[in-house]
Amino acid sequence: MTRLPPPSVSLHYHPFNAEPPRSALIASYITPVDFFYKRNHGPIPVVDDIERLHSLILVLLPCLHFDIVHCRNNLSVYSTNMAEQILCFDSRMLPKYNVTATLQCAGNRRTAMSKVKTVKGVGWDVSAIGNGVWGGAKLADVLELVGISKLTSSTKSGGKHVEFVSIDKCKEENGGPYKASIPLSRATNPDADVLVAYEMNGEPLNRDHGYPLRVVVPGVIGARSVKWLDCINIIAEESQGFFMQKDYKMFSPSVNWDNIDWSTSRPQMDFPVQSAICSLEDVTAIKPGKVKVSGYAASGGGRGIDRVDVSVDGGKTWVEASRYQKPGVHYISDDMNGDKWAWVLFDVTVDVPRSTEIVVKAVDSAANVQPENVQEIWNLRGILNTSWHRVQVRMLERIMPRSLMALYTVLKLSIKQVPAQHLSSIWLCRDSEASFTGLESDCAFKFTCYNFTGCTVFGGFFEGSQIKPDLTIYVSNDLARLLAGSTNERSFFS
Ligand SMILES: Nc1nc2c(c(=O)[nH]1)N[C@H]1C(S)=C(S)[C@@H](COP(=O)(O)O)O[C@H]1N2
Ligand SMILES: [Mo]
Repeated sequence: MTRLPPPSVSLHYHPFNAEPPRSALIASYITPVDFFYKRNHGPIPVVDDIERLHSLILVLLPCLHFDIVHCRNNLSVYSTNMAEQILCFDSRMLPKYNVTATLQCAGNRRTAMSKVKTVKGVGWDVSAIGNGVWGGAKLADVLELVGISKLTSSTKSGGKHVEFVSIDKCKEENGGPYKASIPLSRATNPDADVLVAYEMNGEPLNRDHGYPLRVVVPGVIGARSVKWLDCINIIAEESQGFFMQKDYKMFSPSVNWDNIDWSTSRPQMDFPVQSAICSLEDVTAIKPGKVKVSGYAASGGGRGIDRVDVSVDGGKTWVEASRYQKPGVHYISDDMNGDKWAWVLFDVTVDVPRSTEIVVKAVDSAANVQPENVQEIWNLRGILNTSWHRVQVRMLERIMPRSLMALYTVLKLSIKQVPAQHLSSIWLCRDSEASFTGLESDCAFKFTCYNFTGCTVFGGFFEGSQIKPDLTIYVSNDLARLLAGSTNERSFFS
């Protein structure tokens, strides 16, 4: 008898990469830190030399007019021995901003892209995304401290990009630190809300998310929001780091590892319009009737979500889902009170009479829409899979009383606690991929067994009035063995 593990953050590879289960992801508008995806290219650094790391040094290229001494003087406010004070430096020295922004890894939904043709990279489901409240100073204010005024796209000496350098050690950088850059025009634009953040959801950043300081670039792929920030450089060209030049770039489906020329594509910044269903797994067994379809939609560049369409016939006809950021408050994309950098949650209740494909697509405020198929946006690194998100639902079948008794004859061998009279009905799904999700709420006993009469038996006992709702037993391998040895297969399926 195997008890399934409770929903938890799933680990991928070393270095530490994790994403929450779909249902946990959309349980709240603000993603709790524990359920926020973690994406790391090297080991998470242990920041013991707190003073060094907090001494955020802006290294201005010698070609610029600011000299290092001038720079250090201006920034001496960052250096202090006390961690507490350092974490508050912005609130004392620079205004503190709280920006609600969705961070999305460019590799979100990569696993689905890999199914078309293998791609390189961490295999993410749909949860390499999260919505946080980031607290910190605006990068535009920090840069102003060293004499770079707001809304500057080029300094006199030719600085056009702002590079963020971390302290972690990445094998892609030959053991050097992770780094990335954004255009100076974005960095110095106060409305772009780029933060040097020290807080996440009202708490100091934790180690996983970049303690003590990280950059947050709203509306842009997560790769540019550098964690464990060590220094900032003003440079003439984009950062030459691996993750800017040899990764996180979009290519056509025809580009492969033999003909790729990295220089032909620019480092990806804004992410395109995206949405995903999170209330259903890839294949979910459900009873015929109403199904709540919910999930998230988000677009890059500060574009809002104008519509979320859901189809229960694989994309032939569509219904519009309701959208919200604050629970119960209808979302309007250009609303001044809305969070312009944040995702929108959606839900709609649909009638599902038969096994089918449920699809979602979102439309952003520039009328951009997600591509229908993954094939046409396939790229060798497997980034930005924003194709319509599709899930399968498999109808459960109610089995006949005679079969029920036959099944019970076998089942009671392993589940002695269930008196026969409580088994008023049994539902089955003959699909080896189907998940339990649709059964969780009203199913007192459930089981899966594989390789039984060539198909998977997947079902649950419902409506046993005297069965306590929290009494849940999962049966898999043991029962499979019992059933496989049974001679009652025919009557079971009759
Ligand atoms: N220093 C550093 N910063 C980094 C990374 C990294 O590996 N090292 N990963 C980037 C990528 S690809 C993403 S998607 C986000 C993930 O942020 P999170 O782990 O806080 O969710 O951090 C970015 N910043
Ligand atoms: Mo990422």
